[in-house]
Amino acid sequence: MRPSAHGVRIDGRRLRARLDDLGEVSPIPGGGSCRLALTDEDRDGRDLVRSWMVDLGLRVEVDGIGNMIATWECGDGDPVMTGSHIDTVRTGGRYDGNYGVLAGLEVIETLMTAGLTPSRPLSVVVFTNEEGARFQPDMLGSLVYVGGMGIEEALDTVAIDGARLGDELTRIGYDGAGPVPGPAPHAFVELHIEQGPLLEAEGFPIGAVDGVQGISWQELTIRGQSNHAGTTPMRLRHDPAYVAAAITVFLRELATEMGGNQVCTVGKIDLAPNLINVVPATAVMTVDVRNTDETLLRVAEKRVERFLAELREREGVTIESRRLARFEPVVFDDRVVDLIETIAVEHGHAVKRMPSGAGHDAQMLARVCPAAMIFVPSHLGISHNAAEHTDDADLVAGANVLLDTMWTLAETTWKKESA
Ligand code: HGY
Ligand code: MN
Ligand code: MN
Repeated sequence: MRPSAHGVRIDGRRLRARLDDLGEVSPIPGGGSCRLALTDEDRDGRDLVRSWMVDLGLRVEVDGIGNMIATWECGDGDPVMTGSHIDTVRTGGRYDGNYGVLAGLEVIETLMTAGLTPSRPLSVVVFTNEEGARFQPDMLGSLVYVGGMGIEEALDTVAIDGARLGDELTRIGYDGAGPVPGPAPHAFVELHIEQGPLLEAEGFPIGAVDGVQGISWQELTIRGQSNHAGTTPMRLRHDPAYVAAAITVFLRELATEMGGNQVCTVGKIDLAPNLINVVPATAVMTVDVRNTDETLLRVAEKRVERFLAELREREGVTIESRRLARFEPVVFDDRVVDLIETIAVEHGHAVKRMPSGAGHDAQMLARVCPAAMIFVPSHLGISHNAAEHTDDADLVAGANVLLDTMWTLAETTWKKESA
């Protein structure tokens, strides 16, 4: 018989209030927030969440990469960990990342208030720079936490605005003394909005996430011949803006041709000197290519490489590539995914087993412990956009599934997997 948390349920009003309070830290029109990693705005968000952690009597530790780990030191053994991020993209919504952190705090406060003490410690983590919008790669804090990136390399990472990550961490006062890599938890479960259209479109309030697709990020620097827009014949041009546009069109056509889960995105193009009557000298652009299948992801990367070689030849430009992130697809632990499914059904919810299109900290924690994720619907699948929305009923349902999942994981001992 699965150990139960005696049917306790979270306080939806308290969760909503905290989401709204955090959403008001560096708000943008439309109900979103802009808190790029390690900016003053991120610091303000961290300070607010840390105050809630302290108010709950949790032991709050900041580690060497700025991850904020709040632990309810009850029970014994390795903690059951949840968490996510509160850094945002420039046009962040109210729920991406914030929801997973605040639902984790809500679970702890609910259990404390009900006088229920789990058999293991529970931890809620705010991971540094999950978005990867200012510093790359994304999921950088959780990657360092699990030993996937050395701390020195991480601290020396340079932002798109030129700042050094370690300097920014010190500047905002979150260069902590906690150990990196950090101790592996007993299990990790992350609650997150889907950020895609499937759950809402198919009528599922809960997603049991069984994996995360592979991610390939690169920055291309295209150099051509800057020239006069009026006097330079087309046949003599070496035009980085045209090459950047050709790459963008190629990527759309590649994704369409490959179909399935293949997605390709050009999110950023900077031209220089960026003037109406000057054929640009350079174009610096980003390429984001993802697939749930590693073999197909490599096929897509190879196709891009071949096209770049063709363009160099044809357009007489140089194109340099800088790797920003490369993570293979991740498969979560079936035991945790199955548990999420079971609990969702016990709560009376239809539940869809599905992969995640977005990257998440859980994909890094999966390297060191059994991990999985819980999704709730995103209205119209909108995310990385101030219009991001999830109904309160879905937010509450997800947090209650998180509560029972964490409670049960705290009562679970993993049978040593056969070698
Ligand atoms: O890019 C992503 O998938 C995540 O939002 N960092
Ligand atoms: Mn997120
Ligand atoms: Mn995001």
